Amino acid sequence: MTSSLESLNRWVEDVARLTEAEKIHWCDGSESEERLLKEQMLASGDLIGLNPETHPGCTLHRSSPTDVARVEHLTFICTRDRDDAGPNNHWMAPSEAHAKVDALFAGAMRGRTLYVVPYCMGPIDSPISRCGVEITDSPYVVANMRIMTRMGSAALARIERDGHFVKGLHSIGDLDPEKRFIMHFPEELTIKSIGSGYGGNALLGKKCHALRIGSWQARSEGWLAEHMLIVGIENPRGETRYIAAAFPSACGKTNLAMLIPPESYREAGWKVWTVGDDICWMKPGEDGQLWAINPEAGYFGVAPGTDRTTNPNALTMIQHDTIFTNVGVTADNQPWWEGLSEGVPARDWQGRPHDPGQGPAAHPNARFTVSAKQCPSWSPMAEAAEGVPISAIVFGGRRPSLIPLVFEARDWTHGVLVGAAMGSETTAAATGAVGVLRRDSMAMKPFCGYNFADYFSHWLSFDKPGAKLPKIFHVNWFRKGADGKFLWPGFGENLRVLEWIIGRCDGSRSAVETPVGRVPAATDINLDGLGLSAAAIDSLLEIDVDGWGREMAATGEYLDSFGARMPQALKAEQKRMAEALSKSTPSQVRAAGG
Ligand code: GTP
Ligand code: SPV
Ligand code: MN
Repeated sequence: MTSSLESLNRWVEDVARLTEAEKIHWCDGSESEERLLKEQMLASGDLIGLNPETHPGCTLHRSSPTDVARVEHLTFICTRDRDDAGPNNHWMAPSEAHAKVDALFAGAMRGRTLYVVPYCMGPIDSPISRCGVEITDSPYVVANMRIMTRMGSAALARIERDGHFVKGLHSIGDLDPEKRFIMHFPEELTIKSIGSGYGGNALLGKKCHALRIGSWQARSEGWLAEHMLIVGIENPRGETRYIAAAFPSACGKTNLAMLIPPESYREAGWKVWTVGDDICWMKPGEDGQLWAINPEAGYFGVAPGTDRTTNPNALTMIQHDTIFTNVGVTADNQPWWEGLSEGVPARDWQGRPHDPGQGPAAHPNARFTVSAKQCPSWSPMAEAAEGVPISAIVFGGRRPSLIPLVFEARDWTHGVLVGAAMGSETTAAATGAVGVLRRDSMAMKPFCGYNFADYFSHWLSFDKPGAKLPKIFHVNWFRKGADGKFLWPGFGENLRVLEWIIGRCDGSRSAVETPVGRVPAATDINLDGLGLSAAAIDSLLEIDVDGWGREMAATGEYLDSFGARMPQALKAEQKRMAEALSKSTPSQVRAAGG
């Protein structure tokens, strides 16, 4: 039998031969290694130093202007049977996909250094964690992986103990979008990505491993790999409840994960603890609860919109030792983006003198990469091998109309339907049109490594005797009024909604039954001091029966589009809700809702 290290060595040799790499560097994750890499990148222009007085240790990376976001149309799940990937994924036969990308990898690293990056997703000693190795020719990717994962010698030692790892092969190639592919082979625990150096396309531990391959492994091993933040909410009695929340890309996970309570809550003793901001791996414990870890060690967050007024914790944590990607800079070389209230941009994300007529200074998907521990609200529980117990699961998206501020699912099956039916407006996190409403089940449309019908079945399977499952909720921070402005102040004030959610979990808060789920009456949720008009509160909490009837019909069509694999239990739940809606009159629901 060959050990995992032998097979790793053989794979590295094979890749070096195919790509014709000039040098091989095994990353140990040490500080001296990081310093050396950084010096090299500053010399080559891969990184640009930022103002050392205001932003010590910070650097800027300008990506190729055609390589600024995930590319969903070039992302493939390559399973032997097409139906295993499902209609929610782009599919290619494994043999065809290997041939296609291997031809592009041939000679791709000529004259370049091949970096071997062993990494662990999750605390090194957690039974829920999983390891992988990324081979890449991008030092920028190495520097990001060092922040985003537990990278280096400790991971390599765990790989030796585990006896297996996920293989991720990456090359920036010639950055030609025509020769860009992000291929996943879940049956081989393998990823091959070429032609992009950006975020989710290139940091293979993140979306490729922790979600697409991870979700596949999770199904066969009885756990869940989700696009969720994990946040701990400590009440004035010192009790902390953990919430996992799935919002699509650029829909508020990082912000909710590190929110600062409104002043009255702070004074009363409420605290917020950040465990994770993007990915959550959850597994039923012996006590029947779902226990969650954040597989990541850093945040790859959206810069635009990050400000003292919106996300002060994030702004504090990115003052030092942060890699910025595609932000603008001020005349004195400080990073700048739209939404930042201080500073004036002198150059845009492409390094050109900033001209507002030519577009924003920062790319709308400009990002920061920073170690999780730099966040003032970082939770030491992020290092706990057993993870944290989840009290509530929250789904949400950008919905300008129809969807209320918050509602609670009746039970687990209803909650799975709520997650499956989720929709959201598209954002700049992926290439393509922005602001288009699309279905994004559980915020996993771009990330589920297998057929959504099987994924929903897997979710439903957690509801079994002895399980102490979290309650499921849906929120919407993005409801708009007739003037096109957001009705809800959002950000720190979202704690008011989380307070109601936690109150529902421990039975201390009431709600109104509607055909859609349980909604707070205006008196059930603390709106003190917000200055919301009665009309705004009404819109935020109302249930539009006719609109919901149409939404439910569309959900039925969506479930049917998956054919016979769609679990009957979910279809039955959709029918039950559609019927309840058709039987209720608008006036009944409005009266009930207050
Ligand atoms: P990914 O990293 O792409 O997965 O995104 P994310 O879900 O972590 O989103 P993030 O928290 O970075 O927020 C994305 C954008 O939404 C930022 O510009 C935020 O300022 C904005 N945003 C976040 N929370 C709120 C909110 O409660 N209300 C409003 N109006 N905007 C918000
Ligand atoms: C997202 O798009 O959901 C992100 C950024 O978190 S990326 O790493 O590019 O996937
Ligand atoms: Mn994300």
